Amino acid sequence: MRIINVIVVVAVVLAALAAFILLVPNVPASSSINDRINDAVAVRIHETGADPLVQPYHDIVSASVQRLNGKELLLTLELAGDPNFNTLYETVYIWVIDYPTVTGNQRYTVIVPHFPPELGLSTGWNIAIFDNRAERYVVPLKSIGSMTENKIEVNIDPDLIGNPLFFWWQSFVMVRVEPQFDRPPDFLMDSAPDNSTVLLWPFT
Ligand SMILES: [Ca+2]
Repeated sequence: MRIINVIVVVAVVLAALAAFILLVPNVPASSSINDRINDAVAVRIHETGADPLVQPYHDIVSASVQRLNGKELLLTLELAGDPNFNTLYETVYIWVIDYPTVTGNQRYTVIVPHFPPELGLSTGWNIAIFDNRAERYVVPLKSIGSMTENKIEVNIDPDLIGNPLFFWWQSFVMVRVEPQFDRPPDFLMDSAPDNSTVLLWPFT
């Protein structure tokens, strides 16, 4: 009799845990961080032939990540200038997303590059999502619509990043001067937060 009771309790606990894991990734959640204005500087990562001039659209004013529901994750950067005025070099807006799993840390990078007409490539706004652990793109580079004034805003399906219960994120603005696409961009311009991460968690 006692063994049956234990089995029933274990079954109830497992069912509750399964419901928690299935339902919580659908609960709306919001996280944001403000960043100092006029703190963007071109920090060199690779040796290049030129330095980009710091522009208002390199400067993050605030960053946010919101889970609207189980199918929409909204990533936003408010900037000090209009990113549609980007000229000369590729400007890249990035969110790095981290969360633990039973088999180790999972990391995804959401990459939103803008190619100005001067580059003569596929100009305009694009998105790609990279699975850093598997070292492969879950979303290869594809074209997206224009950004609204002073804002980067992309909406992704959380299933693309494994639909975690919670995660930590950090956002970056980078510039690529050399057309070398098998490595990160050449300059870091701004980040938010600068030296830490923000937690997206549905119960705050
Ligand atoms: Ca800033």
